[in-house]
Amino acid sequence: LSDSQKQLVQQLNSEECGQSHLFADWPGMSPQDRTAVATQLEALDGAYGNGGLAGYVKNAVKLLENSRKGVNPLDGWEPQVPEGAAFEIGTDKYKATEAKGLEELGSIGFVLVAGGLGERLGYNGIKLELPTELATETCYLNYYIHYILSIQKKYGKDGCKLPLCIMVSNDTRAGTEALLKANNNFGMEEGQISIVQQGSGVPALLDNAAKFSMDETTKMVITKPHGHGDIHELLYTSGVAKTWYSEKGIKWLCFFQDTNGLAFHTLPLMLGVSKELDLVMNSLAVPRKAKQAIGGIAKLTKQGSDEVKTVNVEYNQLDPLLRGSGFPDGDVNDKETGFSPFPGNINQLLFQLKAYSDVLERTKGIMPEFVNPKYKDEAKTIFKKPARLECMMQDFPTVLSGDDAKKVGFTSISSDMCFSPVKNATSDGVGLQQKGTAPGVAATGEADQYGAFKAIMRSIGCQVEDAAEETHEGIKAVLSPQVVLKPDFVTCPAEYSEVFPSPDKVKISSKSSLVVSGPGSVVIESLDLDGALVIECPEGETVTVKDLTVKNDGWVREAADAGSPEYIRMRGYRFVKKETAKFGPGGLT
Ligand code: UGB
Repeated sequence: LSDSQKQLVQQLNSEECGQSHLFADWPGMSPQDRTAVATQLEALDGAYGNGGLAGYVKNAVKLLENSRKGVNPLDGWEPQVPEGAAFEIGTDKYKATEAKGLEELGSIGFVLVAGGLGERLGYNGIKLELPTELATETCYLNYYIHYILSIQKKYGKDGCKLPLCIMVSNDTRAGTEALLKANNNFGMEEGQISIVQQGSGVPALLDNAAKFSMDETTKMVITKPHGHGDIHELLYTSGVAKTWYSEKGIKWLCFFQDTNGLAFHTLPLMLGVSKELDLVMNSLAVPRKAKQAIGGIAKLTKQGSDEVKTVNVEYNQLDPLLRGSGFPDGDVNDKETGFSPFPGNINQLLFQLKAYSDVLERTKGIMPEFVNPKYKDEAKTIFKKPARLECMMQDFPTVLSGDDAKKVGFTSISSDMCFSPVKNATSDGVGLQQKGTAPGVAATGEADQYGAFKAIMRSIGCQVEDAAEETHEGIKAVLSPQVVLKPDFVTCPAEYSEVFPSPDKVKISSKSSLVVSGPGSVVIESLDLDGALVIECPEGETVTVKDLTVKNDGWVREAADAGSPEYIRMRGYRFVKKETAKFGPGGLT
């Protein structure tokens, strides 16, 4: 062992750290096996920024003690519904705020948190490779990068390259890198993408003394993920936040999740709100159904003081917090609105980069942690399965201080405009849908993407019919017509009036499919569509669609079979493209 490894082993073996069980079998082990364990411990020690493994034990013992005693970390804080800006698509208020945000779109950097394995979804690959919808089969990573490149082209200053940072984990690194490589970074330049990696997790904990769980055969420590809150520390240690601010002229930072195909329609709106209210942190929020597995954003005031913070209260904490502070029914829907009064956090966050980067310099990006052990016994001394400390990226307000702490707010809009992730296995989604909660499955992620394009088109006056709901694998969704407007055609509602100058002359029937992409300039003046139409325009060319009527057999859905690929089986249907009209600079083909 190296000197540093010896020191670490000694430290962990000490009574204070209480990890002597890890080394009990060392006398009988080969030097190679001992070195392997010591190497793993050294890596875990280095990866935990909040004090190495000794710090981890100390923090865990404290949090486990609080959990055992039932201490509510939010005790003494009174929740209130926070103030924020709520919007509806198509209103003057929306348009005015979005217009303000458009001025900022060219100076934004993107942070994609994609270290999660997606255990709830049960998909075998990385979630970023999943198709966002079946009309074009564009995968999530492709969609995100094309969006960024499109706003760079439309709103960036000459030659600017809007940066993207992707947080991966041990589980997702190889898949993410391979996907980028196979597709030439989807058009991004090499230096435009930074990849940061979460540590390989933190030790799983067996008991209240924070004894590490160990694999009996290899004698290695068993680890579990530490959560998406790691992103802040990684943006600090990698220097990404600082460099983007000081060298790349980036002013805003947008954090988003791995499978939300609706992530960006409302980005300029959010920017407008951040600018108008001077928000250091702005969370995109949706009306939340009580008990839905998304956190609620709450304004908390410390009893007996004027200390106030606006934070996400995770869904499992919201109910006890409310019950303990004057809301005896806990997490329930407001009778009038049918929604929880607390806006739902969807973990799409927008920061002022200067303030954010300054906080990282002070805190090194360390987030508060929590532990959530499930106990077997009443005395709360035996765990059902090993626990671990976790942290969440939306907890950033807890490390803000002074004036910055007051500059936290949200932008709320209905979820059909901004949030439809693919997180759950279809069978689980069926139960959620029956309870009236968004199922978050592949079919609804797809349907909601078409839905958002259709809703924005309707909001400017286009005539877009909807077909009846279909049911596949027990999931109900409106899958027709399919409308996919690629980001090189339109990136946000403000642009729709330019590309549909006479919206009342655009008619799309319920059995239709419409896919429009640039990168050249496309304008749709008048269109009567009853079938499938794909409009494409190469760079530097122009396409004007005028007095075009298309009627064909279009695209239909057929049931998936056992031999279908996994992304099809998750949906229970596949597309059969019977007939497709294509329109380009030379007209209809
Ligand atoms: N992620 C990582 O990159 N690393 C990790 O260690 C873990 C996750 P989940 P979660 O939007 O529905 C969050 O697992 O944590 C990435 C909010 O806390 O899908 O259960 C992962 O790849 C909750 O308030 O979500 O819940 C993915 O991109 C609510 O907003 C992202 O982090 C909820 O999301 C989210 O991970 C929701």
